[in-house]
Parts: sequence; C-alpha cells; structure tokens
Amino acid sequence: MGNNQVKIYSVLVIGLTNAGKTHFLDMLTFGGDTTKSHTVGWYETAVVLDEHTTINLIETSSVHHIKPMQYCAIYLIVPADATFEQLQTSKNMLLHARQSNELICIIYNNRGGAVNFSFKERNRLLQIQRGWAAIEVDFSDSNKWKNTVLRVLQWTVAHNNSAK
Ligand SMILES: Nc1nc2c(ncn2[C@@H]2O[C@H](COP(=O)(O)OP(=O)(O)OP(=O)(O)O)[C@@H](O)[C@H]2O)c(=O)[nH]1
Ligand SMILES: [Mg+2]
Repeated sequence: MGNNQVKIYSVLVIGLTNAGKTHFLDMLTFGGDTTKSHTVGWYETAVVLDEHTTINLIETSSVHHIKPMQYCAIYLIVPADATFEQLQTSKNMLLHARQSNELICIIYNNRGGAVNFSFKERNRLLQIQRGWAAIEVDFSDSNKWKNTVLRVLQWTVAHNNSAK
C-alpha cells in the first residue's frame, strides 16, 4: 500500500428500531445526537481512524433494506434493557444480515440501564460465539465509551488485515 492510500472498511450496523443505531453513528462522527427520526432505507457515516484508515458505518433499519455491498464486520446494536423477545428478534436480524464471514460485535446501548438481563445473560441469550466481541456503552460517559468503541474499531481493522 502506498503512503497516500486510504483503506476503507465497511461495517454494517443493524438492530431493532430505536436501538440507538443512528445515535451511535452520530456520536462517533459529530459527537452529538443530531438525528431524531427513524432511519428510512440506510444511513451512512465515515470515521477516520488514522491517515490510512477510514471506517464507513452503514446503518440499516431493516434487514430488507441492507445496502448491497461487502461488509467486513457487522455491529449489532442492542438496548441493554432489551426484553427476551427483543433479544431474539435482534439475533434473528443478525443471522439474516450475515452473508459470509463478517466479524461480529454486539454493542449494548446502556441508556436505559440493564433492568432485564445482565451482560452475561444477554450474551448467552444472543448465543454469542467464539471470536465475536460484545461491549456495553453508556453514551453519557464520553471518555469511557470513546475508548471502548475505539478498541472495537481497531479490532475490526486488525482482524480484517490479518485474515487476508
Ligand atoms: N440520550 C440518549 N438518547 C439516545 C441514545 N440512544 C438512542 N437515543 C435516542 O433514542 C431515539 C432512537 O434512537 P436512534 O439512534 O434514532 O435509533 P435507531 O436504532 O437508529 O432507530 P431506527 O433508525 O428507527 O431503526 C432517538 O431519539 C435518540 O436520540 C442514548 O444512548 N442516549
Ligand atoms: Mg436510525
């Protein structure tokens, strides 16, 4: 790779309506909550990780509207207070969305607290597999969530480089 080349990674961001997908994308790119409406079709933002690496995050509001392209990873956004049914539906979305061997990261959005299931229980109900990642983020704690999400972005890039 030449010095001026930028490598672009595409990550599919899915999850139930109101899970906080757009919030996640906007917090990462603008550092603020800008979108208040339901995403129609798909929504896309780019995160510049370093001078050689850009990550495109593409949010889709339903598995029927996935932008047709190749993704290196899928981030499943799940409310940390998800009910049993919401966890099952989220898992089904993930199974539908997966095309090949994309990396999987579950991102629990902890805006409502974890009233139904613990982190461990949720992971078990989602049947998290070896090699997947799972993190919990609280967007009101900016320093903490930024570091956690940065690690996931770096993990995504590192894993896709070593896999090729
Ligand atoms: N304060 C706060 N508000 C949040 C958080 N996550 C989501 N919201 C709000 O909850 C609502 C739904 O969040 P979105 O990010 O639009 O949800 P989405 O997953 O993109 O939903 P769809 O596009 O409809 O599928 C919005 O009004 C957000 O501002 C959060 O972590 N903190
Ligand atoms: Mg949205």
